[in-house]
Amino acid sequence: MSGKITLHYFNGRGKMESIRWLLTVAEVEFDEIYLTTREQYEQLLSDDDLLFQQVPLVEIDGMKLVQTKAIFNYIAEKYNLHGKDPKDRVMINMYSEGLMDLMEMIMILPFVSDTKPKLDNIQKKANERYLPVFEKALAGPVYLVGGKLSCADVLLMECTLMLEEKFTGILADFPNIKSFQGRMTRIPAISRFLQPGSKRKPQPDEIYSKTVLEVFKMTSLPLP
Ligand code: GSN
Repeated sequence: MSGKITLHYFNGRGKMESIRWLLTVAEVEFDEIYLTTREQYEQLLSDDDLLFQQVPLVEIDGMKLVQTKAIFNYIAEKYNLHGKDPKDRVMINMYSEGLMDLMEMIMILPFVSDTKPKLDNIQKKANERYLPVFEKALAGPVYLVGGKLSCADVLLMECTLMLEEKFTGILADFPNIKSFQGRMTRIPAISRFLQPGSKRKPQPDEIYSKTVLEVFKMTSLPLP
C-alpha cells in the first residue's frame, strides 16, 4: 500500500530515531518492523530490499528507501520542512549535518568499550564547537532558518535532549537554546512524542547493542 509508511530498524534509537522525530513533527502515522534476528536481516537481503545491505530501510510512497540522510531529506521536503528556496535549504542542511555529526558520536557509545574519553570529547565539542553556533543562530529568531519550522529545528531538539541525558545542565550557558527547547516542547506533536508510551525510543541498553551485533554477526562495530 503506497499510503502506509513502514520503518525497518532495531527497537532502539540509532540512525532511525531522527526519522521517527521528523515523521512525528510532520504528524504522519508510521508502522515499525523491528529487526531482532539475523534471519530477518537475511530475508531483507534476499528480497533485495537493502540497496547497500544496510538499514535503516523506510517503505514510503511505493519506494524502499535506504541511506538515513536521503530518507530524512525526502521526508523533510515532502512535508514542507526543508525551507522555501535553495538558500534556506543549504543552511538547513549545514545545521543538520553538524547536528548529525554530533549525534553520531553519541550513537556509537553503546559499542565503545572505554566511553570516558569519548564522553569527554563529546562534551568539549558540544560546548565549544556546536552549541555556540545554535545559541547565536537563535539570538532573536524563533526557528533556525527562514522564520519557519524546519527539519534542522527538529534535529536540534533531538540532539539537545540527547546531550542533556548525558551531561546534566549542559544548556545552562545557552539560554537561547533552552528557550527554543521550551517552544518546541509546546508543539503538540512533540509534546505527545515526549510522553511515555510514544514511539520515541529510550536510551540504548544492553539488549539493543547485543541485538545489533547479533543481527550483523559482529563482535564489535567497525567504528571510526
Ligand atoms: O546513514 C546510513 O543509512 C548509511 N550511510 C549507513 C547505515 C549503516 O551503517 N547501517 C548499519 C546499521 S545502523 N548502525 O549503525 C548497518 O546496516 N550495518 C550493516 C553493514 O553490513 O554495514
